[in-house]
Amino acid sequence: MTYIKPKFSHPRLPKNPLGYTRKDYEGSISTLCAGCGHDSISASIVDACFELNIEPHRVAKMSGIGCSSKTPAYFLSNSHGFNSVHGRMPSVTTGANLANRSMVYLGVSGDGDTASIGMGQFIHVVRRNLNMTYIVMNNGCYGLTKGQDSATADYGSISKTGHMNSFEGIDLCALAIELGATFVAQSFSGDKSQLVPLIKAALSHSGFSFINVISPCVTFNNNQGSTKSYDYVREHNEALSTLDFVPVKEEITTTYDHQKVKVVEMHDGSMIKFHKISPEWDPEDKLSIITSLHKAREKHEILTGLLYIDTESVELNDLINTTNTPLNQLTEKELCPGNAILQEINADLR
Ligand SMILES: Cc1ncc(C[n+]2csc(CCOP(=O)(O)OP(=O)(O)O)c2C)c(N)n1
Ligand code: SF4
Ligand SMILES: [Mg+2]
Repeated sequence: MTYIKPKFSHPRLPKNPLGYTRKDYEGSISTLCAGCGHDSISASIVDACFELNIEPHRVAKMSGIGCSSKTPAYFLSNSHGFNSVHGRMPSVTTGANLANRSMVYLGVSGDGDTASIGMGQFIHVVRRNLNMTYIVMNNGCYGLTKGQDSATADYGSISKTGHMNSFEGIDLCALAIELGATFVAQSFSGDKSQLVPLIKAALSHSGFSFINVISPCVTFNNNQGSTKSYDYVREHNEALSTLDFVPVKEEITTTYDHQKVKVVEMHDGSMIKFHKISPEWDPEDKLSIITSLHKAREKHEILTGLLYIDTESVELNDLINTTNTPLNQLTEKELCPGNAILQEINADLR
């Protein structure tokens, strides 16, 4: 079997305003198991970047280790990429972002990569509000190493071997909100109509955007008794709202009923339109979403949609006032303050 994709494409494929087709945002042929939820998430990433008119060479794809962390090979083959060490994607992304803030940072990770070995790294990238989109492809198991329960596996869920998990699962969305994340969403790999606008909104948000995507592992965690299987998620999905993402340059032409739709304006002027299902739903109300997550957990429901957004978010580079020029483009003149100032600094340290 060959994993090389044919380069041929139909000359009349639709193009975005940059002149790229959707194919220009794809990657190589996936080697994941057929039906793996992670492949559906890759397809949603491709759609979101194509529709957002992102120049592929401006994207840095970052990942750790796991089936999920392999996916950057399967989308955006014309972008930069760094497949780091297990659980270390946040620190590598922080370094790259501080050295060059002009790129679009898109990190993908697994529930093992984030909630176990990478937990120490995850909590700090959240609290620092690093300007990146962080997607967890959450299947409740370590897919790559043959399906052991992960720290997000729910209490009582049954693995393929028939073993019951006796620990409470970590709710990554609740944790991210608690730690001060400024954009938190939850979705399902099988719901592209919800996931694509969420990824577009996340990529447009200034600050840390977190999306936890339930992504069934068809090989090790799609059995009866698993709470991350296709059947379970379809039966327990409670969509809070449906949403549209309207980029800054697109005029809003549709009329909408203010009783039913809430419009949230983002820092760059783009809009998220929420079609409310729950009349009390407010994505800017942090306290109520934490309560809703707890209530959903008691009812064994999975809340999906944009859970929380802080439109006043100040991302890390702005907070610590870094230079807009990538470090490798700074000249000696800008980097060296001159002998007199160096003498002053040295004198202060004596
Ligand atoms: C330092 C280190 N420890 C352990 C491993 C073995 N290992 C590889 S992937 C993985 C877990 C992957 O699980 P997850 O992040 O959920 O990804 P999935 O395969 O489920 O998508 C582990 C424990 C490793 N590669 N490196
Ligand atoms: S083992 Fe599971 S997570 Fe890994 S590729 Fe197969 S289905 Fe996907
Ligand atoms: Mg996993």
